[in-house]
Amino acid sequence: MRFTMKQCAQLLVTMGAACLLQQQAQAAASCDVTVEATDAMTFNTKEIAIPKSCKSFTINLKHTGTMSKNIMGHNLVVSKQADEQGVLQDGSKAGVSKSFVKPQDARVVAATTVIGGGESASTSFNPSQLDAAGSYVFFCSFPGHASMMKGTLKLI
Ligand SMILES: [Cu+2]
Repeated sequence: MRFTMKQCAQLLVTMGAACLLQQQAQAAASCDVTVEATDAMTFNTKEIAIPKSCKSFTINLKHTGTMSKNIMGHNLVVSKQADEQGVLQDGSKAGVSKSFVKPQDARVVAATTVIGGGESASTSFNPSQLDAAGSYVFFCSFPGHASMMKGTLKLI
């Protein structure tokens, strides 16, 4: 196959643009994510991917429902999978005033406050504190919610 001069020039431009786009995508590794929670006791995602290159990673939680935080409140808590049950039990005892997280719970990597419909909350942490060989989960610690509202974290 032979290309004309014009076709060659066009190819170079196209490939150059593709290269640039790829580099931009890599440079802009997203260091935040927005997770939506609903009145139907669900998160809109089952997995959060966390680039190791981020110095700080932020999870924004948005309650897209209308119910109050006492009835259908949600938070988002990150811990090792092995710690989930303990964090939930102690969080339940801590109550809604503590956003269902035991104060200074060392097992908790990050946690938002409990929010109601129409509200938002955020939490940030340094991905380097995650053990690369560990399995981490996120869940809502409002009593009874974690069985439906949970997912996994993945370091990328
Ligand atoms: Cu919840």
